[in-house]
Amino acid sequence: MRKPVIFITGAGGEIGHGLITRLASSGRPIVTLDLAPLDASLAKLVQREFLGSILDAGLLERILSEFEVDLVFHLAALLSARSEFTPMRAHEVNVEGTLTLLEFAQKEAESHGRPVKFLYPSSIAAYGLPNLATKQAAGLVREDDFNHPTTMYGANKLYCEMLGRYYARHYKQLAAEHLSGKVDFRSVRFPGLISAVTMPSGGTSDYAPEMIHAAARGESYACFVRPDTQIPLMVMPDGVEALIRLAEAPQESLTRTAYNVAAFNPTAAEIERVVRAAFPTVAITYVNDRKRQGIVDSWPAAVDDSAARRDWGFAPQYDFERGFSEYLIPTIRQQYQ
Ligand code: AKB
Repeated sequence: MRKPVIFITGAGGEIGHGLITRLASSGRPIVTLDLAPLDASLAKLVQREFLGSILDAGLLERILSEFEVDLVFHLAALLSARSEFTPMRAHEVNVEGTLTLLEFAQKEAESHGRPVKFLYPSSIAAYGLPNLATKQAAGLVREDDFNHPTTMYGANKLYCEMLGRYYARHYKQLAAEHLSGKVDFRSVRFPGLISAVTMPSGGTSDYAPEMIHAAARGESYACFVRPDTQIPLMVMPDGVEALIRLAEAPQESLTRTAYNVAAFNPTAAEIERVVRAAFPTVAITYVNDRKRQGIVDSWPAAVDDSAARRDWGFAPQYDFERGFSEYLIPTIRQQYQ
């Protein structure tokens, strides 16, 4: 008998850390896949840890034969900055990897006769606003507006949202048997996520977490975007909770396959102000990187998450003030003490 499990790819990354810890408390068995071994603290929380690539079809076959996967969190991805240096590799990992996983989920569902929920973290990088004036005038950006990403990563995310929707609603629509709907695809368009326990790498929204972590380590920080730069941000516990809440939502209440979620939208200068208040001796300067600035300027300043609130009760616990005073500052302070 195969055992029903939750399957997490890219499990050792930033979201994986929070997600495994949170899911482990539910008692449901977790199977993970990552290129690198999990930290010891996480490894002990999972039932089985596979080392390898999401592109390895043979390895996925093995997992399929051993476990009955009914919930997938597909977290493995190359982030926006890294993807600009290796666009072909980004396409392989972000698009071909996701397609391979969607096909894996389809096979799983066909084999055990129940839909497989497929949770996919998309990103504000799926948006592309043409210039700063448009960004400033845009207000709360809705899911179907400004879908013209300028980065490889953003294009990958938007296309994978479409692939997921295809599997969920139109898969092999001309075949005699009805095959769509077996992959129950659900996606969250995340803002820049900030974790107190892990450092991001390879993203363009990294200036926010980098500034906080550098200050807590007693290091100076040269911020690569202008002080007035504004994008949506969210602390990791709310990001993890969003994924879990969306996974638990009844299918009938969902009206979309990809949802915006929002928490707070500070400028870089506002982040600097709260970081300085907590770490008064920190030296923060601004050394603008025109190219990375261009990417961040193409992302919305704020997004409309009313569909997520209405359909599946999304309700972040942390606003800007609470996110810093109750989560980021105390947790990070303790970590570097
Ligand atoms: C990145 O900067 O690439 C990510 C994102 C906004 O998706 N943090």
